[in-house]
Amino acid sequence: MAKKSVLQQQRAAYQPKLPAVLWGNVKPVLGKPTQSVDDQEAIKKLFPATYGLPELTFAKSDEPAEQPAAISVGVILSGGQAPGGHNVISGLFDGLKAINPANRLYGFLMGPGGLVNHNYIELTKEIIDDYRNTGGFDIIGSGRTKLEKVEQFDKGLVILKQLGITALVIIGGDDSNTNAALLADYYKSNNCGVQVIGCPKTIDGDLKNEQIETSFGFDTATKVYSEVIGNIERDCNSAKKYWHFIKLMGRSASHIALECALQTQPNYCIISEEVEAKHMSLEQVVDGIADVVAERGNRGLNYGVVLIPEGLIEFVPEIKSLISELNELLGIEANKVLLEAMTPDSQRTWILEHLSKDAVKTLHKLPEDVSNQLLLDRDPHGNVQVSLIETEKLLSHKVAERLEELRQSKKYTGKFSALHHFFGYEGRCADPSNFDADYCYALGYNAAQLIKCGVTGYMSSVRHLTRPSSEWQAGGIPITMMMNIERRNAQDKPVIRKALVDLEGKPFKAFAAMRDQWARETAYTYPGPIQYFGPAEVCDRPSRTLQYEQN
Ligand code: FBP
Repeated sequence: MAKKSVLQQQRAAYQPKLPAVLWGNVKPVLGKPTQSVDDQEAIKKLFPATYGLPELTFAKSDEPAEQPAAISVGVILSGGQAPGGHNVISGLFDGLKAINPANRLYGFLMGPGGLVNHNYIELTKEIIDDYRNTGGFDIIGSGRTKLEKVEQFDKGLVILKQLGITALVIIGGDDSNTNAALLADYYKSNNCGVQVIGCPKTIDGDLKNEQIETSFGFDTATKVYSEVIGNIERDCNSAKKYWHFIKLMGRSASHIALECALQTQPNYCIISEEVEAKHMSLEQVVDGIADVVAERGNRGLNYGVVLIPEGLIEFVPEIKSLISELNELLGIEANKVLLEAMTPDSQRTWILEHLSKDAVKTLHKLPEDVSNQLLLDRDPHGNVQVSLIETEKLLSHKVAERLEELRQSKKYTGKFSALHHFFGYEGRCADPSNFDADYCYALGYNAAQLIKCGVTGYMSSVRHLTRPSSEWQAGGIPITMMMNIERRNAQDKPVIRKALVDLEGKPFKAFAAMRDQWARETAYTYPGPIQYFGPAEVCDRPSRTLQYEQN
């Protein structure tokens, strides 16, 4: 490993706080059989071996712990990086060693592809110790290979058998955990002797529900973004001459933008879910911003900060229907093959010929680079690569046009000069906040206990997260419980339901109650950098979203 910074050296000594229930011997307490959130019959059919399992919570056991036979476990990091992944792995490692010091842990390299292609390393104490409490996924790397085909499951089984691995932990977002559930069911249905356990990861914060309170990484990433937004706000309030358009990562849902708004009180923040609910056109979104710029400008306040969620484009109704038409078209296997053989120009022409008139009209309203992004750039899950679309520039450009119209009609007398930023990748690998360091370590340690219980198709769950960590509850949630059927790539598929911002929820309502004041006044707050050393109210503070959600 490269030379360690002073902070890294100090941080390596941090001992993550574990829920008290996991300190000694535990026993599983099983709840009632569960159901999927929707489409119960369809999901039941697709998961014959794992559907309907009960929720599981751990309680302290007074029985003396018996040492089970040593086992080998595999771990995979899947999808985008999120702060705390290394702590899930170190918690898993420590949990396995506490159960039996002879237990072994293997890491599959560069995501699910490592399992399929048999690339792995054994994770020893020396390796684990080097990565405790650090950001990033570089201990074994991550990747976005979709693990969903029987051939992949079978190829993976070969290496699992070869290494004597009887349990696999998949650390990922909603898509990766959906695939973990498919894998669990396949291995159980075929008596393969391999348990599969998921862990909820994603900075986007959209893998949450009644059972999973938050995904890990959201806390740290939003604190990093809020720090820099706060810095920009202070610069903005000092120079008083720029409007800053800041796009924030979060593929679909606007949880990140909302959390950052609650932390920094900008002049404007778009919430995509509201845009969709109010059926707003792109022009209306632009008008909303321009009105605030004009109102401030007319009072001599020619500066401000606008937060834009990365996924906005997918929520503007006209663009949303364009995208779903494109998904249908590009999801058909024969079309994919046909397009692969074409040049980008012919691909574009072919696609335009096969879209409806309305869709083509919407496409023509967008700048060429944005329309090309929608047409041609997809990730392996078929998602539009929203992080590559420069919505912040698109919006500020259109706001400038609208302001000129207002000026012509004598409704605007100010000056408008825009700067653009995109905060995404810089937050995904930060050293985890105490919250994420503790939460992740607990998720991993808890996963070892789920393995010991012999269950499969469960997601590691740690709850009551706004209480002190000693009071957190630990257990497992059947992954099928979070599923419903959705249309993806021209097919109906079982997927974990994505949590979007709830417009009736407390975090949004708190924001909505204050935003007009933040637009008019300059009410910025400056959260400053994540603190790793110091009083608990500064260092262990959970996100505002969690605080509002749990009062
Ligand atoms: P996950 O859903 O895998 O956690 O990734 C989330 C994310 O960080 C999004 O916020 C962003 O749109 C996307 O990954 C970027 O993907 P990539 O890392 O492939 O550029």
